[in-house]
Amino acid sequence: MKTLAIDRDADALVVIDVQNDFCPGGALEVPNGDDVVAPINGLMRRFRHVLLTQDWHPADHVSFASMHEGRDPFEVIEVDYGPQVLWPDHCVQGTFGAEFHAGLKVDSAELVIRKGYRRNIDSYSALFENDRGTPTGLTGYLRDRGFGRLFMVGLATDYCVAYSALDGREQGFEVFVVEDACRGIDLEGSVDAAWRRMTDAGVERIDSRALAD
Ligand code: VGL
Ligand code: ZN
Repeated sequence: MKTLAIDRDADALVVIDVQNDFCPGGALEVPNGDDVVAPINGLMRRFRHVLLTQDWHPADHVSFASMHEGRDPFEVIEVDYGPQVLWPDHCVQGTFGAEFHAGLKVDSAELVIRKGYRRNIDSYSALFENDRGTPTGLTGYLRDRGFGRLFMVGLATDYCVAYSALDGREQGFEVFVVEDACRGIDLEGSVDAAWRRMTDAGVERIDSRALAD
């Protein structure tokens, strides 16, 4: 396996949405979602710069099926900015489901960026909300801090990880997605489709065993 040396100054580990609601027993559980905790903890010890994202919705968020009469979770509707998947209520601000998994060693993180807190816009990507025009501010933070390479891990591969990775490429960063530290929701082949889109965009698909200190 080709190895890749971690640059402790210029690399950032971006840990996406490792929250109770995306783990087994949670409202929007990702199959085996909690399997990411151990490998991510290992990576967080090896990277100097660790950033976390936290899905953080108001209780009446537009992405919740419960807000749309007669609609069920995982249906797709049209909203102001285009198609939107409807989800079970999840990651509601201040609830247990929105907290990071208790096993995740978050203390070394330099930044927690919350997203999806606007009632009328969902946000999968850590950089731009789903209207594609509203920035979260992370791009500016990454540029100001001088990070050139982003290593993305977490949940879910096919939604928040993929959208973040694609936006990272579009904003000119080198982006690596560490496959063994991600798990997907997989609606109708969405994990395969996400990997295709990511690799086409120049996102590097790697295994944590390929990372050298
Ligand atoms: C996510 C669906 C809705 C994710 C967040 O973290 O991938 N997916 N909200
Ligand atoms: Zn969400």
